[in-house]
Amino acid sequence: MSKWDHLWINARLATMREGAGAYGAIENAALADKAGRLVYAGPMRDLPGKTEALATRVIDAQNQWITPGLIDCHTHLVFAGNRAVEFEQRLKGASYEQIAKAGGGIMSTVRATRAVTEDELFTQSHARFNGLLSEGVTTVEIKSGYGLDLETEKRMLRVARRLGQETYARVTTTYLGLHALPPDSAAKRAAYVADMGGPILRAIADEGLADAVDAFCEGIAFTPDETAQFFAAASALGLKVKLHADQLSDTNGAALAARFRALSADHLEYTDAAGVAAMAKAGTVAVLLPGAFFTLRETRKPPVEALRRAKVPIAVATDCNPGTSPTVSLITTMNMACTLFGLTPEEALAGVTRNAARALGLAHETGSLEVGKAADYAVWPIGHPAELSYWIGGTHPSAIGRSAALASANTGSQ
Ligand code: DI6
Ligand code: FE
Repeated sequence: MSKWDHLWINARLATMREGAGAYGAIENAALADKAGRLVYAGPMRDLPGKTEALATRVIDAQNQWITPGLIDCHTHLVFAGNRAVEFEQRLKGASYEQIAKAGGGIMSTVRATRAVTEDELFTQSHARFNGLLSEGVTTVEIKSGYGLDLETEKRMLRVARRLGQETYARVTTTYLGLHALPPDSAAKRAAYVADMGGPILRAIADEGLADAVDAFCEGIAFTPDETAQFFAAASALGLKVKLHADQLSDTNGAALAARFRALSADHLEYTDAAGVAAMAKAGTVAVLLPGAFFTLRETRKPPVEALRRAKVPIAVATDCNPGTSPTVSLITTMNMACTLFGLTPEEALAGVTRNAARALGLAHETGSLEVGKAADYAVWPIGHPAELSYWIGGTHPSAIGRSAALASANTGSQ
């Protein structure tokens, strides 16, 4: 048998395996990878031989905790500029909706994003991306939606793909075709929706630029009927759907997402019991975005207890975007999910690992420490996994599995 690449010994594992007890924890444990896959995740005493004989590199974890690599399953990380001035306006009393209606909001980021070159867009986005990675994130979902035209939407998605190619992280891309109605299309609403869900969707699908589609179904954005039309077109092309649902009002968004067997319905502050039941039936993941709730100083919380009772998997994500959630800290977001929404630290960690993987259709590949899955893991200098949610940011891993796998692939060592 050829040797494993890395073998961590004297570790504590938070495997986050479903049904394996609190955190799926294993004390006195070892973890090993080979060729970018996990080949061992279990007790030290069950290792099939002497450690030096088993692996090229044996690393003493000195009792640190190893978790699955974190997954940020909802971001709008690719954009240009920022909206600090609107932040000031909001602090003086203007609402998010008022700013949007006055031509600011999403449209101001659309103008900034259209104005920069692809390289400049990459550079600005890369800086934010590194912020996520520094906290042990190994998978990031990135949406388009600040282009609102074919060229800029494609440019955003190419930049997102490039972030995945030029770093060790895995990136999944989502075409957010229905995000905002450009002012010059206001009179031609139906034509705009048909365009974004017609030729533009097909061009993006043809080039393989999107893994899924998304829409902003909301009073200030698109109606349930428009969203359904867009989803029907995407589903016909074999693309998975996700939905910004019931964030600021109840539009029955969760039920609409479930009707299209969406991977996830996200936000959900106003989702009612019927919406929760529909999600449970369809296997749709609930993605909670406390950063947006915090930034908008919302008071209506998502129905966490109902989601729990219905056994809807709950994920947590940054929603990194310049308007409503200007953060690149998933660790801070875990704290917010506990403090603002009442998740337990274990639920928050499941929300950025196992359930986030499901929200991206990647449960077979990542999200828990299990043999056969990708070697996505983070090693943390902490005494208990609850610490990941307890600190308000500032917690960084001492090592990251995916980067180690890439490093050994690059140097050609085995
Ligand atoms: N949901 C969000 O949280 C963002 N868009 C959306 O559909 C907000 C985007 C922005 O304000 O720039
Ligand atoms: Fe969002």
